[in-house]
Amino acid sequence: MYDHIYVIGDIHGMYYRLQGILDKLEYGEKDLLIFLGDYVDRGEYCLKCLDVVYDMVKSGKAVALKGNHERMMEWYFAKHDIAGAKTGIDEETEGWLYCGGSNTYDDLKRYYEKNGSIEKYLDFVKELPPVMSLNNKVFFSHSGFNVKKKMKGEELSEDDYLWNRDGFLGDYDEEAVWYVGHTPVQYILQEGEEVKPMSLENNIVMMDTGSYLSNGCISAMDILTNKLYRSNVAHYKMKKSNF
Ligand SMILES: [Mn+2]
Repeated sequence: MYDHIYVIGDIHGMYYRLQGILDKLEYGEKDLLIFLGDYVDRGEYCLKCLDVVYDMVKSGKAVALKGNHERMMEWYFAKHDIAGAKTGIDEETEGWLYCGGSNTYDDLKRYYEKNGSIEKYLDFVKELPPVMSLNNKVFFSHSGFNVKKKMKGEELSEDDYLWNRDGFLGDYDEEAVWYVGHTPVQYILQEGEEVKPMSLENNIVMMDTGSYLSNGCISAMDILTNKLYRSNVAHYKMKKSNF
């Protein structure tokens, strides 16, 4: 059994906030740490964040699930070579660059020019699982799941765990608890309300606290105790010159 089971919401290239939250968690060999996806895009340090997650997964310290932004990165590089030009050739690949992927692309390009290949990152992202559960009582995925599709008895694909918003948050109606990222709590908070993970009445816990927003942070929760951890909002203002 675990001493702690930490679940961590969206990161989006916010390296200082990621370090801020990891510094606050006490975790060792008897703990489980679950990242809910969206490590890259939007923030200034996309590859640095992916590196942190990569190293923790490879050393057995964490489980990382796939986010829709990792999925977009995967789609882009299924059709493009990093050696070529930075451009989209259709809505799907163009979309990634405009959804914050441009920053990730630039980091990967720099890495490619120095190291000759980005396969390590592409393979890692491709193999991230979309969903996991503990005893079928508690589930984790980036965006919940496609409720309508499940109700029709259709088999769920990887993408059915990555993109849902209102359709999951509003329609989910089962006993199991789902921890999700993807939709920042700012999406439903009233003005002036505190930014922190939200437990909804229908057994959903929203962990995305808008890591890349000026009033946002990265959040973690120990699901065994419901203890919350939040990164320092001030980390938002730190610039590249701090390296
Ligand atoms: Mn996200």
